[in-house]
Amino acid sequence: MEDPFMFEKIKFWKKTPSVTVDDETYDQITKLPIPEHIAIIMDGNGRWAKKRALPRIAGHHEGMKTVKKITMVANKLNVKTLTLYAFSTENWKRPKNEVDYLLGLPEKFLGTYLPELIEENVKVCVIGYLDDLPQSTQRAVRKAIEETAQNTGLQLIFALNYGGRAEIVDAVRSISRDVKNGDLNIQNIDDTCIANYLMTKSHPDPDLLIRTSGELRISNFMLWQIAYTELWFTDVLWPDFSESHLRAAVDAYQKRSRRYGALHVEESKK
Ligand code: V07
Repeated sequence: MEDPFMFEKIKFWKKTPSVTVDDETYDQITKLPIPEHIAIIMDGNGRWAKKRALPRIAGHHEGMKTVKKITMVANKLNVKTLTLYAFSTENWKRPKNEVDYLLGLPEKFLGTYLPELIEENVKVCVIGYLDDLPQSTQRAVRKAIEETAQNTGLQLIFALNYGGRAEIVDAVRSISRDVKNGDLNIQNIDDTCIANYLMTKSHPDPDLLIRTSGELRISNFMLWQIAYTELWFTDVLWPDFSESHLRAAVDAYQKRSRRYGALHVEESKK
């Protein structure tokens, strides 16, 4: 049967104002939020050196310079928190000369760049088992934390001698101890409670996790914290990672959160 009002309806439908804008304009209109917390697994330093027939430590040194560059870019982009996986609890298994060199890097980095970080209002923080590191490393790191404690710009968190499982094991032990002592009721153990027993208790969860150098694994990094994090992988080696790569990752994040957005507001807030 023919609908007598069909043409009226079509006329009405055609008159309905429709605004179509290209992607770029849409981005400008909505001013998409950039990820507040970006975490990075800085992989590929050894491979970078090997490609140039250099010793692995040359790659680590170059990677250290990239840390400085990307910190400044993140600060400029108004990222609130940047977490960098600098040394994992598994890294102790590497050859002694490499471990020694790696653990000298915080001191080297801060000796060169701390004044500039202070200038840029960056706040340095650390997660991980600092007490197991060489005294001179601890001293340099603690001094940087102290001297930047009042800064209000980018929070730069170094994961140093950090492991996600060890962090969870420690949290379970502390929770058990508090339950046993009567300081914690089993009924009160929930997501929020557990998060408060982790090394990241005063930091938000990452919105975006980047891993360089082509490996598609998490490798024991922030296991609890990345439950809702967007993941972005690139083949680029960490010493070659630049502002354009960080922007590409942020772009991908924004496109995904826009697609995801309206339907899952609650979920994407987490
Ligand atoms: C390290 C350079 C980046 C690539 C990954 C491995 C080598 C900066 C630091 C650092 C750590 C703490 C701190 C200030 C700087 C660092 C290690 C390795 C162990 F307070 N880069 N970097 N620490 N690499």
